Amino acid sequence: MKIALLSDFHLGYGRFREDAYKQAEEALGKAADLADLLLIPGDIFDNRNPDPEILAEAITLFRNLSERDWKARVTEFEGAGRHFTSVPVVAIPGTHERRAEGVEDPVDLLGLAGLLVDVSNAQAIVEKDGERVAIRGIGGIADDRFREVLKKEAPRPAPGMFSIFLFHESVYEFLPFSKDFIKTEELPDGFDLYACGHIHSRVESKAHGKPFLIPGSTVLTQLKGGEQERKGFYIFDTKTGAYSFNCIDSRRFVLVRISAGGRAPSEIERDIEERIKAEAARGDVPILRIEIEGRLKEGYRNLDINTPELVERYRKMATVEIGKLGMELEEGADAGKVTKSLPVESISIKDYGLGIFMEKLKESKYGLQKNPAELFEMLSADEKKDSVVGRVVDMLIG
Ligand SMILES: [Mn+2]
Repeated sequence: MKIALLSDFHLGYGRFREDAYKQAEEALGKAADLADLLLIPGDIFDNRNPDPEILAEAITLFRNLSERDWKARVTEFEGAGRHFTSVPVVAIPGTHERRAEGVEDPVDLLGLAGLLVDVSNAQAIVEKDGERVAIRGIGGIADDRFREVLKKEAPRPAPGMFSIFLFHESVYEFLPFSKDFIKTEELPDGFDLYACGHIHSRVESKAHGKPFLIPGSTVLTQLKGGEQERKGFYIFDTKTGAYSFNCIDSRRFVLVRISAGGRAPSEIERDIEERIKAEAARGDVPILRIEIEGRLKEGYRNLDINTPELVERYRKMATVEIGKLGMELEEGADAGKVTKSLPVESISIKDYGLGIFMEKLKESKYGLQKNPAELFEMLSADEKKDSVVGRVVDMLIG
């Protein structure tokens, strides 16, 4: 069987909403042309409460897939929830869709609508010409809870068939920032393929001697050096164990570094303009992040570089973001300090917030029964703050 692995579409991502939709559409379409089965390990949506317009985008994409003539079919399902389609599009919710336990998330909605099969804490079996493939999934949860859930769920490969473990977490080998992050050796043993979402640049590695793949996001989200590679998806062949990365026509992203070199702001502005013009010459409206480093000529401040004006002037030729981080900061030195202390290459702001929350709880010697990560989920629910706080207080002392 040919399996496509594609992830982190982030539909509704504010800054590049159109890119998110177009690139997900292209990835899904190409993947469906090449594969018998599509696997999506989370973050289909950028937000756990997407607007109806964003839900409509997702429904459109997945309905188009449902109408294709699939040779493979989901024939069995076991575990949490139910399945409402036999179309071989199998997914889990990611951390961006995560909501408090027992509450529907937007991927659940797509599952209920029969547009995909949600294998969060469940296993689906897909069959084609007598070949059977099992997909065991665990939806994205707070990193510090993943070991506990692995223990409780004890995911095991299905006997006698090619088995895939599908999940959405930070993995320590590729994000060595926290001891909470799972190591590949801690993943359940015995699967033939490990497929993960969450990390937005692609990873090809091994877990328990078997292929471990992360396809990365289909849309640019972080404007970091590592995201300059082309976006796309994997195709994995269960017969040969071979896999290949297939690029999509994602918007080009270029990180440009300019040294201030003791010059006046007007000279740096000229430099920036030249770089924008050079990159925009291909006419593909690239995304440029320009980082200015070093020190300005004496007597000038960072603010003297008129970046908003430059961004606006070239808006139609390129999407430009100009950062002055890394310069000797005269103004906003504290902001610089905070940003530099962020261990973020691929951690979401939410996960970073959760980290701070956990630190504070540790300091105050939190000793209650309720899991702190679950508490954080409840407190960060998109509802009126007094009803959220009321519910949390009820839960803690009620
Ligand atoms: Mn993501």
